[in-house]
Amino acid sequence: MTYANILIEHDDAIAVVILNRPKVLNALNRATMDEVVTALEALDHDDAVRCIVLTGSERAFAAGADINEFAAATPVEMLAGYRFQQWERIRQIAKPVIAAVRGFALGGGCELAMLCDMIVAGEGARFGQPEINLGLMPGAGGTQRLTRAVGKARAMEIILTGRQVTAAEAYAMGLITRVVPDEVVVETAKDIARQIAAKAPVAVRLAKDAVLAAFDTTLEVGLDYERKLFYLLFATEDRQEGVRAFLEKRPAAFRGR
Ligand code: CO8
Repeated sequence: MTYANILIEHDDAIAVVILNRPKVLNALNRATMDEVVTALEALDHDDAVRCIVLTGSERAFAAGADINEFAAATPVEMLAGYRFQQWERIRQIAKPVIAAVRGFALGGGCELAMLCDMIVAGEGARFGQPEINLGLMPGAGGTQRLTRAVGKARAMEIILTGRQVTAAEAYAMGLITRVVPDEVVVETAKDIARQIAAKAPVAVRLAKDAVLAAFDTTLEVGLDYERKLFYLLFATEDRQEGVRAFLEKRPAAFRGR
């Protein structure tokens, strides 16, 4: 499959998906989102890939939805376009996805980063939900995921003023995983991805699933769900290998079974 708006690189068990419309700061037009979803689903089904990094260019992870596509849009077209189903499909990706953010992550760009499982950001990164400046509001999860990540008081300010938040602020708020110099953002994300790729894939998948479930359920139901996934892992060969390797004082060789 060849893509017009994204690039894909492979590095052992890590795949890096690169948003590649730098002239428009990686604005997320429909074609780009189609490609991102198609690529992520293909990588999710590729046994050779164990962790995915999603990144942009130096100036921007993504400066939001492509505003040109909004100029003549009607509510019915937005509804009929099934655009938000693309975002739901990204949520269903089972393998860990790490956003590596340099420059702007605004509007849909911030929402795309928040849809990933972790965010590694450069010191110059800027996060924000500026839709309010367009007479709009976040539409791809911003009001929900930002609020869950940073709490009501800070989410309200960011969403209602549209102001940009620095990487240091975003880190202090708990929105992002790590802040590093801009030059090493992708390498740092890949380094985390490599650590994850060395773990038992089924355990990684179920652990991701359980953490995400924490946002959708009560503590009691979440704990019950966690426990069942925990029991399930006792059925895997990798659990036997992991425990045996520990007892034999050697590194485990996980096979995803
Ligand atoms: N859409 C289309 N083009 C864009 C976008 C965008 N979101 N952002 C930047 N560009 C283009 C600019 O028009 C410009 O193009 P040109 O060179 O042809 O004039 C080029 O990228 C470079 O941008 P600037 O010259 O503006 O660069 P600056 O460094 O001066 O400013 C900013 C950078 C601050 C990022 C500025 O470009 C900006 O404010 N961009 C818009 C940010 C924004 O409002 N984003 C929110 C969009 S709405 C949204 O995301 C809703 C998501 C809902 C889900 C979507 C599902 C359908």
